[in-house]
Amino acid sequence: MYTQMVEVVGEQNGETAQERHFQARIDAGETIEAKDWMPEGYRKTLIRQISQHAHSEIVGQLPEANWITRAPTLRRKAILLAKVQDEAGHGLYLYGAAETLGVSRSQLVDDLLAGKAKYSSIFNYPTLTWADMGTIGWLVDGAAIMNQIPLCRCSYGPYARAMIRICKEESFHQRQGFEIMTILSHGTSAQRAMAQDALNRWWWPSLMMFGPPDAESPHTAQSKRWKIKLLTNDELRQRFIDQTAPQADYLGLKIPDPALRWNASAGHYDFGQIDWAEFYNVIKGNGPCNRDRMRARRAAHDDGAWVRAAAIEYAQKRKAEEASAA
Ligand code: FAQ
Repeated sequence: MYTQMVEVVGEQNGETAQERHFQARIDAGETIEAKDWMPEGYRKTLIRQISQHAHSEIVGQLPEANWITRAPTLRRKAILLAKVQDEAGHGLYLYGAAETLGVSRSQLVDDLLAGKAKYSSIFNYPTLTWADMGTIGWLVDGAAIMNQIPLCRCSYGPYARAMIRICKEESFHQRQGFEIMTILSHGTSAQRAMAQDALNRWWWPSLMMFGPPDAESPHTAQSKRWKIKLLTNDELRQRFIDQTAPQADYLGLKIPDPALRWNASAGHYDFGQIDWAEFYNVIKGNGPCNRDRMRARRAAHDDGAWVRAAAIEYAQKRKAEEASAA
């Protein structure tokens, strides 16, 4: 339902009447659908964010896929395999949501492979031990859920709806990771040490997943106005720390931040300085695994060329058969 009628002509504060009407719909909590009029900046921001998100799901399969053949039991292998397959599915729903904005999936994939499009910084770190599978589920999926639950209420309908299913699956991913961490942290001293070492390596990169501090985030203010983002990077990061610190206590593991402590008057945990130089270095392509990840994606794309060619050929054959039967 359109909340209010606005005059169709005239510009105020640099905004056209059409833009003001669009903003009024957003302010009233209406959902924007693919065929609705939208400002070009809104469309571009969504394409950027949704496609980066899709690329993150696809590249995000690689660190965990590394452990499928080395999972310690058949049960663990089946769970990990299902999780990695889920990430592929998330990538596909998200590419689908981006396509509703008038961009093709092949263009988005080309941009990733050409190094023009970003994916989450977190997937540029190596997975060295089995405990990394637990830590990724616990921290990385935990951070992903923290960021994505609000996105289920974002202003763009196709993105919001894709996020509902994705969040349900991410929640299973987080649980399986926490279960691995519970077993390791209550296991032998070698297992506890492995769990602690994984937490030491993944803690700070997980905090970086939420993006730069609000004061340095070029997109947050406008994205919040458009309800593409409902909470800022710093707000989400703080919520994540507040939720995760007691979980680490429960596991008997120590978060590698000497400044981390409960601040009763603020009602939040205080925490230490994040190394933003490391974050910017990783998103510029210089993290420990950026080159490996891109090499793997390019090889997978080349290896899959025959599948895409066969699918196109088959679709054309079906179309021709349908046309001749009609
Ligand atoms: N990594 O102004 P902002 C997952 C870039 S899915 C790389 O704050 P924005 C599931 C940002 O793009 C994880 N780049 O930008 C899983 C921008 O660059 P640009 C992915 C980053 O968009 C789990 C620039 O910095 N989730 O984990 C990062 O308003 C386990 C300035 O930043 C999503 O994509 C970063 N961490 O806020 C899979 C969720 N942070 O484009 C497998 C949706 C920032 O101007 C295993 N996305 N940048 O060149 C979002 O919520 C937002 O896009 C943010 C960034 C919060 C990521």
